[in-house]
Amino acid sequence: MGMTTGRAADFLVVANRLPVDVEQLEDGTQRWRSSPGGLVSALEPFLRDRKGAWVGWSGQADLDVASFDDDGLVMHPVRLSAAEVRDHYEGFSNATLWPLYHDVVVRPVFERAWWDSHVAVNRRFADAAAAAAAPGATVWVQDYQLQLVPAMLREQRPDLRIGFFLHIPFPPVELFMQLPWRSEIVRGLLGADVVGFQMPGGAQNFLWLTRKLLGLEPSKAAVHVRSHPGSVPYDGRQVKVGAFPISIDTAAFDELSRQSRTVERAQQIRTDLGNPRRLLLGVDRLDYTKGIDVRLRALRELLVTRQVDPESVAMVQLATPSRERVDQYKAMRRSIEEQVGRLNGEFGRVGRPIVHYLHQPVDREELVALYCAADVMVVTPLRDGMNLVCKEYVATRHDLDGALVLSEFAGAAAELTDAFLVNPHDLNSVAHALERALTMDPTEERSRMRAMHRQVMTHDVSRWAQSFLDFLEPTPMPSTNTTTP
Ligand code: GDG
Repeated sequence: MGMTTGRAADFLVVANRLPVDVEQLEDGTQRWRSSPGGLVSALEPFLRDRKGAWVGWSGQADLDVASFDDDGLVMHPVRLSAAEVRDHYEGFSNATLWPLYHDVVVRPVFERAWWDSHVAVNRRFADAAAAAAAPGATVWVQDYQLQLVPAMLREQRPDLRIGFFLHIPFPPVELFMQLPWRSEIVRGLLGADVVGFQMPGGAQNFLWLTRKLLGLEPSKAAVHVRSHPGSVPYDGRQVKVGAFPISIDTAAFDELSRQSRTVERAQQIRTDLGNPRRLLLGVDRLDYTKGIDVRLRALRELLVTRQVDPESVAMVQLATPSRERVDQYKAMRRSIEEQVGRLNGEFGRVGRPIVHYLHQPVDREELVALYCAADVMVVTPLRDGMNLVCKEYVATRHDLDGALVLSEFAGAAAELTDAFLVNPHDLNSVAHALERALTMDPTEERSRMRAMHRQVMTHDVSRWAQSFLDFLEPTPMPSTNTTTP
């Protein structure tokens, strides 16, 4: 990684976090370590084919670093002070917008000082993008922390093509209307040429709000997935509003799951767990939207009623630490850990707990080995923009065995219709689906998994990126010469 770089970018990604993590070394200096994620790998081809750059925060407060070149990709770190991490990031982003956009699963906090900090930070991201982008460049802004950036950027740089994608759900109109700064957010997003959502419903809600809040005249036709975006005339432009369900690097997960090292590790995991007849798995950031408590309650019910024999099942719940300084996350962690303790206390025996709970990140190889080891993947969010975990599980099932229990409130439910779809608010529905998934006959299992596997393998994350960029950067129609010589 070299220090850089005056070079202006043709293709710029603007996201809350950089795709690299900073590591503090013992001698007090820092080093950058790339943190491969779905978004980077999806955008990699676009970033590397052109002069690509990324604007984002390092993840650490008060850290000043100059732009640098990471193997051909230019990183532009944006500095956040400790107060901004508290007010813009933990506050407005994660205690106001996050719960509001996830159906008010917990009560959003509306705090004026947080908003001021949010505006200031969005402006800093917009300034950094404006400084880094070449004339006429494409800039793709990501997610709910940066909804004001499109308009702030357009103000300074009307020459740019600006895209915006929201990774989390866009809420029902009635809930969005609670937000004291609702018009500002809608105007912020309308600075983009293309505003993308995971689901047609989110796009439709947004179009409706442009009429309700700003008196605009959006298109009325239904928005379809990856095609037929809606549009709204604004400020002398046509803003396109579409639905682009995100996915994963399916080939990478498939390959990893076929490696003998992974197969052996998966076998070892089952042995370490005492070779349960059926293994359940949950993988989530420890977040109150993910419904970890729901699946634990449903499992307990099945054990209490003896519909499931405690000798025959085990469950691994990987709950990766997340947003640990936000109060609601602390409370939720306590309650989940209490539930796990209770379940094991009641139904485990020495050396054989029912739920194996991990509150620590694992590496990609271990994650895939867990997917390979599991018979039933349990994904029960109360609301989720998409949910990649269920797609990752399916991508590792080339043998076409395994079952998926999936909340109908995850975006992925629209695509994975052969899962056992459940209403996570209805404990009977979850318990019943778990029971069916645990006892399903192999023929039904294969036929359901075959359909889901085909869906995931043919819709990967590069298709997602390409379908969005097709609208942001339409290839010019071949010019037909209409004038007669
Ligand atoms: C947001 C939206 C939308 C988790 N623990 C470990 C680990 N993970 C990885 C998973 C998966 C990712 O984290 C989680 O993605 P999700 O989609 O499930 O959920 P969010 O973090 O809430 O993501 C969501 C997504 O954005 C994309 O648009 O789908 O709806 O909420 O990839 O594998 N990875 C490793 N170790 C872990 O311990 N290596």
